[in-house]
Amino acid sequence: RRQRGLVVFFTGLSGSGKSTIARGLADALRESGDRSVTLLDGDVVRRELSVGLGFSKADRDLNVRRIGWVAAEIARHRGLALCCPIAPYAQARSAARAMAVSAGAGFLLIHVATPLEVCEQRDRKGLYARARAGQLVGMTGIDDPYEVPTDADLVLDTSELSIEEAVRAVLHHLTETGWV
Ligand code: GGZ
Repeated sequence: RRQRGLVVFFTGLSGSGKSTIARGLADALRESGDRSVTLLDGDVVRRELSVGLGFSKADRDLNVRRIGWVAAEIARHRGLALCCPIAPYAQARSAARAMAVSAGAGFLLIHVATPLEVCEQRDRKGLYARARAGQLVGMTGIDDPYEVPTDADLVLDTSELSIEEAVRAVLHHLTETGWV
């Protein structure tokens, strides 16, 4: 029997380490496994799939819905889809889970729970500074909500774990649950 597809869905604040962990995981899975791995990277998604969308609740929900739908289609065909949007709203994350389950696939929600202070200190794109200065309105964690998941399968904090350790923790979970 061929294995079912799987969606691994990372959620967390900007700068929490979602994309970096997902990229490391994609590399590791491509090296070790025989399954096709698709990384739906945030930047690429916003440039291609969700071009024209902003950061209102409606636009974020639409962005996350599109990502969830594409990921579910990949998983329907037994692929492994890795997604890493902020996905600040619980309902949109649940919808992504429901689409994966309807496609007969598995769904793993990983909360990258790096504290805001740490994300803000990193501030690689200067967005937090701009938000604090009032030049950017609606920054997640500053003046826009992030609904902390209550249904995460795994919680990782990159202020406590290195990227390598975080990737290893996900791989360990996937092995334990029989996905890889
Ligand atoms: C949050 C924003 C915002 C606002 C631009 N709020 O660190 P980044 O830069 O590369 O990741 C963030 C990215 C968030 O896009 P997502 O598609 O992941 O968000 S959502 O799931 O809510 O649709 C950040 C940048 O876009 N960015 N403005 N106001 N992040």
